[in-house]
Amino acid sequence: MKLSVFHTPELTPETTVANCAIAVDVLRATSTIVTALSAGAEAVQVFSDLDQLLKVSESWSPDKRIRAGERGGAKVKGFDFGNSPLDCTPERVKGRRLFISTTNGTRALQCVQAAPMVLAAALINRQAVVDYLLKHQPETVWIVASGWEGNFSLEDTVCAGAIAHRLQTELGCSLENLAGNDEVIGAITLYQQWQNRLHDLLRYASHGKRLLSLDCHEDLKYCSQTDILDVLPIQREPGVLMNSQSLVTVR
Ligand code: 3SL
Repeated sequence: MKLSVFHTPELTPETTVANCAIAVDVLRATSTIVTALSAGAEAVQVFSDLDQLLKVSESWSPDKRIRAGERGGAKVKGFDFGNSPLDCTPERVKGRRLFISTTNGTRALQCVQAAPMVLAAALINRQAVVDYLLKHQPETVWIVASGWEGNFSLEDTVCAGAIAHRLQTELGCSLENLAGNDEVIGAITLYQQWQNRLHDLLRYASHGKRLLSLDCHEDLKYCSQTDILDVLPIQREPGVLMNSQSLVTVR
């Protein structure tokens, strides 16, 4: 298995695709997606364009859909949710499809949707992601950080490091054999330095500060937790992610 980390979707190779692509947006899209599926959402459908989201979701009855729109950290007017994982309670999402569009995270997922396997990862489901990789052993794996508007983000890269570090430990392989690019080693080093102070790191991060200015203190606290949900969002059709455990594999 060869693992590569990309700090933003724009940095991923244009002419090739990995066997397995993992989109990360700790603050907050993939944390929201994991939480919604854990709370029983039927699926999460991601859009980079708000108008396209409204058009596609119009064919769903209001009691079977939730429209989540975020731009610049704030909820888009006229949408049911913004992009807080704390909104995704069972009472509000169970049995419904979450149609979501965010500033960065949904764009990262669209960037990698051509891969044979597409997963959504955050700190809260790190182990579920590692378990999937250990079971399926894809030859090439990309972890694609969402960043912020094309820029590096501490929180997404530390999550990539958390995944890579645990994967290397459980594979028992050398870093030289696992790492497909230098960014893997940088991400693991960042994680090793901050693994016991992830909430602090998220508060230091530029996007974390942006969310704190919007009073999203509880979001940062929630998103900084590691391995609290054993849920793996996996793409079942372009742009549609479902809980891997809710899918019966037809043999
Ligand atoms: O999903 C995203 O693009 C987030 O980075 C934006 S926010 O956390 O909802 O501000």
